[in-house]
Amino acid sequence: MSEAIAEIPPRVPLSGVPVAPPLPDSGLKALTKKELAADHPTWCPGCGDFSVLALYFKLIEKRKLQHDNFVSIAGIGCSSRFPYFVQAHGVHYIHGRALPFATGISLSRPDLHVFVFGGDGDAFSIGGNHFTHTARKNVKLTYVVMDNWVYGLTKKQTSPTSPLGFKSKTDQWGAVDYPINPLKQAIAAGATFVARTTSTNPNHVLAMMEAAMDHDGFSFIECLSECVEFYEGAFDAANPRKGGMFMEVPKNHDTSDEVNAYQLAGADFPGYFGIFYNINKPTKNAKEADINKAAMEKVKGLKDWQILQKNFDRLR
Ligand SMILES: Cc1ncc(C[n+]2csc(CCOP(=O)(O)OP(=O)(O)O)c2C)c(N)n1
Ligand code: SF4
Ligand SMILES: [Mg+2]
Repeated sequence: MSEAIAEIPPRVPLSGVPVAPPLPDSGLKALTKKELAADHPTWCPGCGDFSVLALYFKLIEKRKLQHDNFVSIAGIGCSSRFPYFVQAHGVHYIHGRALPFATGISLSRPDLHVFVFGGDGDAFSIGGNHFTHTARKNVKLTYVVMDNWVYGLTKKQTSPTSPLGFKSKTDQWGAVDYPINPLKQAIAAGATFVARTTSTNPNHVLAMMEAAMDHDGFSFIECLSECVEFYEGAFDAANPRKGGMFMEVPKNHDTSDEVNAYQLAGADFPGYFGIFYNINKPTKNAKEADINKAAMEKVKGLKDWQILQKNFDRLR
């Protein structure tokens, strides 16, 4: 594991907002994979998403999360089928709309770990604006995008991360539109934790998920996850077992340096893996909790109907 990973500061609440307790010392029993697995995943044999699911189970087991400590939310796509396969609270929501739904849960239930999963189409096409706005609001949740550079569920259309020249059902002569860079987009939008990993490196995926979960803010992970059906071999260049290279973010990279993070994110494929950016700044959760607290002080001692009456009077 790189120094960058080991150096992640402990999670510190920025306001009076309760954060999930450090469960390893809680004396609770870790859930087993059997207690966490729901339906058998319907993904194609060899799909990279299997590995992400297995590591999510590992994370929950390692951190001794209980069924009522976390929630898994997703949009639509092969990757977004994720919550079906987890025996826990979760939602398979509308295409591209997982983040606003998750924001509501995060704001109303600060005691939960909110994990959101999805694909590159769900995150950056139809859900593109929600991605930007959830990042800029610094909502406390972890977003794992299983990026396979293609729309898998709908059988091979060009996605916003498909490279130039990619032949698909929507680009029979090869993609002509420049792909987005998810890391740059996240940093520019205001995400406070930005990391990249690949499903073929399980230890690294787990380390990134753990660091993201401990981050008090919007944590984003781009996880390369091969679609063996419609984009076979897309990430071979990032896989040493296929003759590629897995290069970690340089150990001396200052993860609070936005400009440097942006530069590293722009490296040609296969690029770097690890934590590019990690800063602490007040979350939407903390700010809204402060506002709520101040508002409650103002109506202290009043009955609910009196508070309602006050509001109606104000609207006259
Ligand atoms: C509003 C709406 N538009 C389009 C679709 C069709 N659709 C379903 S999944 C998907 C793209 C999925 O791609 P991605 O998010 O990359 O997930 P993957 O299947 O690759 O994991 C599309 C276009 C839909 N379900 N709803
Ligand atoms: S179509 Fe691709 S992304 Fe979907 S399950 Fe199959 S291999 Fe995975
Ligand atoms: Mg995809």
